[in-house]
Amino acid sequence: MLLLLTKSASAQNPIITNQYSADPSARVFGDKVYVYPSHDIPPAPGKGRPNWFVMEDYHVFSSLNLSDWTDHGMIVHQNKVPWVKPDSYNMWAPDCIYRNGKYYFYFPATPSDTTAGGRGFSIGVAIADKPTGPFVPQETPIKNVRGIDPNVFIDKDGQAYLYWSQGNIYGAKLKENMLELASSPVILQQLPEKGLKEGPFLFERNGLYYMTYPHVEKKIERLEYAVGNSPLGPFKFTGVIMDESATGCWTNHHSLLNFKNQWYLFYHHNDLSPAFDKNRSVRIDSLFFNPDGIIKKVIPTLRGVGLTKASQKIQVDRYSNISDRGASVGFLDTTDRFKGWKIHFSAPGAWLQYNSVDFGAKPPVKAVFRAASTKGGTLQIRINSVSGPVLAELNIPGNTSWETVGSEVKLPETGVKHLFVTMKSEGDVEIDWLSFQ
Ligand code: FUB
Repeated sequence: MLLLLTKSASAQNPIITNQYSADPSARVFGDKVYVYPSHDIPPAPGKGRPNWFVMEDYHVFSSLNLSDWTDHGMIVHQNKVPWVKPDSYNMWAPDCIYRNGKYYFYFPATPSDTTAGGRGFSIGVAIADKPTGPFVPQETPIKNVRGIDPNVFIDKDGQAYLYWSQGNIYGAKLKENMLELASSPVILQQLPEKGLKEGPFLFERNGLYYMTYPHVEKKIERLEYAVGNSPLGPFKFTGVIMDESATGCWTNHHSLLNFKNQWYLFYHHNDLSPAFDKNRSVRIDSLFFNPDGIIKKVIPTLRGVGLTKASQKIQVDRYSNISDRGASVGFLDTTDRFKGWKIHFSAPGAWLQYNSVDFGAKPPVKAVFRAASTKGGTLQIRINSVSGPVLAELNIPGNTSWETVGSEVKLPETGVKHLFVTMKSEGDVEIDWLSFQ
């Protein structure tokens, strides 16, 4: 079954808004980006360990432009994998890679048979002819691997490597069949010794091997990297890719991807579940390198990446920037946070900035807000700065409960522009979305 995510929620962070999602492994296969995330579900009696990660299956998502995402549905379920302990709810962070006409999906889970390796996680593989499956799981997990967070890398010489974590980060060569180790596992050397390290993701750029990983340097995870001259190291700690979550989400887990000559960081945050950080959501932000190969720190944004078409419902609550006072974000419906967010303007001069709106070649004639207000208020849409030309002005009367309010567009705008929504008057206005016709 193909499930198209609502376009209105796309292109912004989080990118997946029809379910919780975490630990994104992003890959380019053909002309599309595929994301293989974990799938968090809310805790419930009888489902896994209370107040912990609850994960029973995996979905795969794809996009041609990083703006519009398709959910291709469930690809692997815990109770359909022969070696996985039924109803163990431990389908943690996966990865997927292409080799010789097949797609290999690697995932950790709790095995039914603990005689060989004792308690803990094993890592298994499911194989498909297409990136969206159907994936056929192997009968048994990979021998001599105990741990979580598998990551696979194929070097320029064709040698494949498997990485995983178990307190430390381990690596080993894979056989050509991608299902067995070809060397004994080694602990990757010269990574920080203190504090949990997990979620390895290795890539090569300009002859340097970047081992990237979440690490608890203080109390919660931040994304770090170390570089080396070979896939199994030794590596030298080099820097931080993303600081710890400002709001305390305990985990972060990521992958890096070059798509159409731009690098991106895929990571997660508990946007849709602020009070419970084991229900997370996948985000994307752009990532840049200095000329010497150093990764510039990525500052998380709500706006995310990609263009937003002016004719879409532009979710301005996923702003690029916002004024210090008189503008705030909240959930539309706190009993169903998957409905998304709204902006609340409450003071004259308050504003928000939303970057990269594509008006195309034909100027719009009408601007439309889905808005609500108790006291009433006047909003302006300006172009390219807070004091830039006024594209449209809308009066929202008092006692308006979520209505679509429209007004004529004053300028013949085409191409890609940054929008500023400003509160011109006293009063109060809430906005769900904005769109142009
Ligand atoms: O998603 C479950 C676990 O949380 C992952 O395997 C870790 O990397 C952390 O994100």
